[in-house]
Amino acid sequence: MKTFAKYMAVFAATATLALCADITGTVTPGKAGSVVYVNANPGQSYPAPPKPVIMDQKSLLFQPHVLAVQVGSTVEFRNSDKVQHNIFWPSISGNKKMSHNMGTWPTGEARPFKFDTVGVVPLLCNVHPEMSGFIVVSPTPYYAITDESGKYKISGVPNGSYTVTAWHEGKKAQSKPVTVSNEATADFDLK
Ligand SMILES: [Cu+2]
Repeated sequence: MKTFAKYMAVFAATATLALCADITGTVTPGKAGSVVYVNANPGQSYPAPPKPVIMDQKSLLFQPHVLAVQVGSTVEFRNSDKVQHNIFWPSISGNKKMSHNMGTWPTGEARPFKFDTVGVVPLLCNVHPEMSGFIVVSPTPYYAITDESGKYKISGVPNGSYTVTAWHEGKKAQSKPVTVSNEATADFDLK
């Protein structure tokens, strides 16, 4: 009996790993830089965030303009220009209590910040008011950024029912229920 239970536990774990699929779709207006992410379900645990992710400042631009990371990730902010840059965010998802100033630093230096809150982080530089960028902090490792035609693919999502959210700069974010079972499609039309 004990052995059978053990066998079943291993079987269940293996089956869970195997049963996953991609979520694909289009975010309208079809542009690059929309972020689509799967929201966390209660009681589900997710693999730890990967190594630090880089947000560079180069040619007086945040590069990439939009970065998506899993919550708990450390972002390494770099300065690859010959001028000084600053980085600050006035809020996270509109919450001004989450504002933060990373300071101002010269070329070649990098400063890390760990994002422990899910939300949208609007990046600004107080040396160059025209600079702007975004970090979208996803609650799960299942997220993607759209290509130039607005298409996205989130790979390897375990079968189940989720809420999926799409975000684009200057648009109202949209969420909808998505059931993943072998495959799933979710299109969004953001206003
Ligand atoms: Cu700057």
